[in-house]
Amino acid sequence: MKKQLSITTSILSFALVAFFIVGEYTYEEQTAFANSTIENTPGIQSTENITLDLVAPNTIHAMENTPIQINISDSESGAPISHVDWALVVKDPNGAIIWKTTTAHSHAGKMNFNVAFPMAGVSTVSLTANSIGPKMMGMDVPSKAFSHTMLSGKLSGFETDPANNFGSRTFEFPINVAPQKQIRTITGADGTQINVEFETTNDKIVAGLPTTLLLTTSNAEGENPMINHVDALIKIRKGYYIGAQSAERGSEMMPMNGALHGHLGQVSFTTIFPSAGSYLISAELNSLGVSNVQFGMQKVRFIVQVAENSDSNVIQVNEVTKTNTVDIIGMEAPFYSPSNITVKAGEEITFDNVDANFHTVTSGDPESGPDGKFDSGLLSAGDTYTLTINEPGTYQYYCTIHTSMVGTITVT
Ligand SMILES: [Cu+2]
Repeated sequence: MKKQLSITTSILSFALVAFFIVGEYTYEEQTAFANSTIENTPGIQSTENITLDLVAPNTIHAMENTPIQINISDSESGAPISHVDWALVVKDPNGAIIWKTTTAHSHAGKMNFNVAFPMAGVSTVSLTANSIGPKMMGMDVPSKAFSHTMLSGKLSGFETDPANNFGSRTFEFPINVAPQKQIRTITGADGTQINVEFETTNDKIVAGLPTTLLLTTSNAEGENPMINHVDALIKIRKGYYIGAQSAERGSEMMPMNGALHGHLGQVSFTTIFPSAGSYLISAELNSLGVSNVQFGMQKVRFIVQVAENSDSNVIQVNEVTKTNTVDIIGMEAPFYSPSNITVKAGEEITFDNVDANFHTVTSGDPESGPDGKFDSGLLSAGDTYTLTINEPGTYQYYCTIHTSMVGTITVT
């Protein structure tokens, strides 16, 4: 029930975002004056019998809400695989984690999410898929809820499909992200269609550092896209704070008093954003009497996202060495870190659930189930479990929810 609800809300929010973008402006890709086009092609990866394909938009700009779709299928038949748990990690080009979730679930082989990549460059989407096997929390899972290869092609046909308990597999996909850029198409005087494009050449717009923004006005119709002799009044605002404002536009005939002017339709300005956040860039553009396209005076707005500073989202590596501690990292291998810990008899071991998901530390193995030697019970995010073993030997343990998560304790 919960899972269905979250899927419905994400579809709803996606629809709302799509409506917001499409509803207000025509939002389209323009290649006529694009100086760099970085394309994404669908990525397909297979290991053994499992195939993952990732579909991302052809062109992705930094800070845009971007839909990513992943399909999981049986490599041989191509049929989707039902009931898969997912852990997703998105990293920026510096390797900093920008988004992570370990509680996603797909019922019928499709795993969708939206993410805004904060900067240009090659980001990484890392996906771990976990199958649902016959046991969970020590109880029998109804056969309908196993991971199946959906040869029947029907949601109601799970029972007739072959079970596919493939375990845990991790796949990494590179995603090409271009700098922030937005295009608005507006209707000018006499029905002229004008494209106004905002772009920056910086990989990331960072507070406190000079950033050059370019506004390009072009003709959406006709042979020569450039519009010449355009005056612009540009304001940069954050709430009521006005960060910068150019001089007033000129008259119909002439630019006055140092207004921004583009002889060939392109106006550039360099500014320093004082702090991180969203800024509104509003531009009043007007064609002059000598311009090749007479579009009158038009207003257009763009939202620019400014990051705190170039390293602010790099997660600090914790240098503190934890002794006799196992971090429960979740569904991605090695699941428990270290996955094989050696302690002396009578020494305390601490299990630290550093993941956001529920897990257990249960002695035994996924096939034969718990052997009753120890069991943490459900550990939620941030919980710890301490264990002392007095008998030397090798102890296997696993997570009773995510049965591909396994680890070993060696007691000397
Ligand atoms: Cu678990």
